[in-house]
Amino acid sequence: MLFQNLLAALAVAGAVTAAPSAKRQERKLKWFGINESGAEFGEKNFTGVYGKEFIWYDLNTIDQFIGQGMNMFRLNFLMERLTPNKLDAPLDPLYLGNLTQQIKHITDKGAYAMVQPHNYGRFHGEIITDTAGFKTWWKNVAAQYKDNELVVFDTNNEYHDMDQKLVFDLNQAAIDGVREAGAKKQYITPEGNSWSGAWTWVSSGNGASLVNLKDPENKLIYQMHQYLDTDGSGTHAECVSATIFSERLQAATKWLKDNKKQGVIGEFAGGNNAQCISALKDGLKHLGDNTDVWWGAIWWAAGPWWGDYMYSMEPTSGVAWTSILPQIKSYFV
Ligand SMILES: *[C@@H]1O[C@H](CO)[C@@H](O)[C@H](O)[C@H]1NC(C)=O
Ligand SMILES: *[C@@H]1O[C@H](CO)[C@@H](O)[C@H](O)[C@H]1NC(C)=O
Ligand SMILES: CC(=O)N[C@H]1CO[C@H](CO)[C@@H](O)[C@@H]1O
Repeated sequence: MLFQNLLAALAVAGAVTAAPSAKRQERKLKWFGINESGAEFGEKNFTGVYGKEFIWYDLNTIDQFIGQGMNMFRLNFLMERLTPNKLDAPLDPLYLGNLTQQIKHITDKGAYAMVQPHNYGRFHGEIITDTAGFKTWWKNVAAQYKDNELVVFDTNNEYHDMDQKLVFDLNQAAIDGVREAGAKKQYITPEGNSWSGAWTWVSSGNGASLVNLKDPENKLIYQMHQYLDTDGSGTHAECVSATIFSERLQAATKWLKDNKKQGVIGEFAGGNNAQCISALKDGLKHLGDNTDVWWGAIWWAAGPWWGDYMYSMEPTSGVAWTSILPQIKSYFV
């Protein structure tokens, strides 16, 4: 989903808490996660100034999430800041340094870190058609993390309004680039066209096309997003009904089972109201009832600059941290 207006203030960093190892917790779903968002802000400003146009994530809050049982961090960033002018440019050492620092902090604690270019299949605003360049980009990035099994590669955030064959080709190029880099043990999450919606996974044609992706290591986890408002965009606090989440997952669950594939909900959220909380619980129960195909779900969103955003799970003042997390975490751990 597209975040258009950044009118958020710096939140006060939460207190440091001792974090239990992410591995030791008993899990109902393999992955319980949070989107860390901020390093992709300021997309009109390249390369942009750290702390002014964009921000990385507070390592103390990551520990607080781990303390709540989370074990998956989806790290938003922009391709244009890692490789400023072209897809095969050398990686910017400072932006890469920050990404690597975050990944190391997370994976040293036994949690997964998802490398997630928040680019919608675009580079400098243009749809990426250079599949060879995209493969090189992924080969260069994956090489940095090839020895870390807890890194997960998300090919790109929310392709949309693109030729379906191109979406297939970009996903395949990313998979091929990652494996060519020697990163063979890591999971890769392909995303679909139409903003990678679970509710439209089959009707949009994503299912019929992306079922044919090939990974020699057989470690693809299809990533779908699902919001619960009328247009499924995640821009409203209201949810359509108390059962809308599970209803919107039905066709995707069937597709995963029919095709013997695995999936993860890479973004989901609802407002802080009784109907949304019922819907969230019902949808998470659906995932928990179908752990043969679903790996888990990743909340949208946290990050230091979300302020009073309706879905903010940033500790310790985000509305979803105080009011939603306590009500949904038992579906994960
Ligand atoms: C960032 O981009 C906006 C919109 O293009 C522009 O108005 C602003 O001056 C830019 N800021 C910097 C520091 O370049
Ligand atoms: C993170 O980025 C900032 C701004 O570019 C830089 O000063 C800092 O050294 C980077 N951190 C790491 C660990 O590379
Ligand atoms: C629901 C939501 O806000 N999703 C976001 C995921 O990542 C980036 C943050 O900048 C946004 O573009 C999306 O809107």
